[in-house]
Amino acid sequence: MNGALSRDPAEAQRAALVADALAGLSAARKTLPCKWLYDAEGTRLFEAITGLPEYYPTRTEVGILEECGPEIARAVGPGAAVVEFGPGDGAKAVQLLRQLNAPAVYLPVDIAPEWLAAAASRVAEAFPTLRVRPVVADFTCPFDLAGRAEGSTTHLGFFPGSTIGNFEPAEAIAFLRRARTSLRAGARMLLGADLVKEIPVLRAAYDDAAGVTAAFNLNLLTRLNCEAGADFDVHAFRHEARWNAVASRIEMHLVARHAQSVRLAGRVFRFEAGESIHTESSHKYRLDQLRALADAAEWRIAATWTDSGDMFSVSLLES
Ligand code: AVI
Repeated sequence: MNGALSRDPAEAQRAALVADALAGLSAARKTLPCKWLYDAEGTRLFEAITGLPEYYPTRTEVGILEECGPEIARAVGPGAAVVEFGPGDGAKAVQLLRQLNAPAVYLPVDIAPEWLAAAASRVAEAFPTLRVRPVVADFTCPFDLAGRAEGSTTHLGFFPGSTIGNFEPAEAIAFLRRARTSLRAGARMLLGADLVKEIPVLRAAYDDAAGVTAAFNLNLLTRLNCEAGADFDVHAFRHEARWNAVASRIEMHLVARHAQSVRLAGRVFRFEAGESIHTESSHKYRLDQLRALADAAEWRIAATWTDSGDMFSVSLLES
């Protein structure tokens, strides 16, 4: 039997984590993909981040969806099949669906069935008569919606939260292109994106006073110890949020407090004092840069809504 095919999903996931850790820690500038921040504890900590006073993106986006809801609903029209890419706990979908005019069906897409179930049940509870059809798929790859959205007039992709900012710009373009392929021809997409702003506001959002973002970042080392057999001394690292002006992004780093060696999967990785592991990038865009991103992916921005402080944007893309 093919070894890869016979592996259970948890084992395949662990193997992928080890492979990414070995590659990332061997790089000249140590790095780890941000997707590994989200184990159960990381997901819990991220939910806590979204409620912090310093973390403006979530409440600002929710405010835009509420305030501009009627205009968004008019632009989208009735009978939409709402396809959410990575629905989280379904809270943003509830916000949007409350505003839309008679949505036909809600299709949350995620690779993790347990998260999908949580989002689907939250939406089903809020809208008992709405059809809810979870789609188990990696939303960063093309997926098939055939037969799932009958009765709808249009497909509306929904990608809130500025998760687009966690992709490198080239990856963001590739994601938007693939999303266009997965949604039906003539589809639209509602995209939440965080905007460039004063650096102290950004720094505080990613390094809060209560230390929740620090715990979220450091949890990655705990995860590597538990799931990849590493021996990180978590207290020997500290969280740092850095503004990279050239790339227009906030970077999260885990910085070694002193020189040390760490073992992982039979390899030894040396850290100098002050050396860091880059664990996440969160790109911040100007509206003209977002337009260029959409253009490059063959979408057109039909409308953009922002808050009064121009902190965050929600754009309607047309294919
Ligand atoms: C999920 N993503 C949009 C968050 C962000 O703002 O980049 C993740 C996050 N990292 C630190 N705080 C929040």
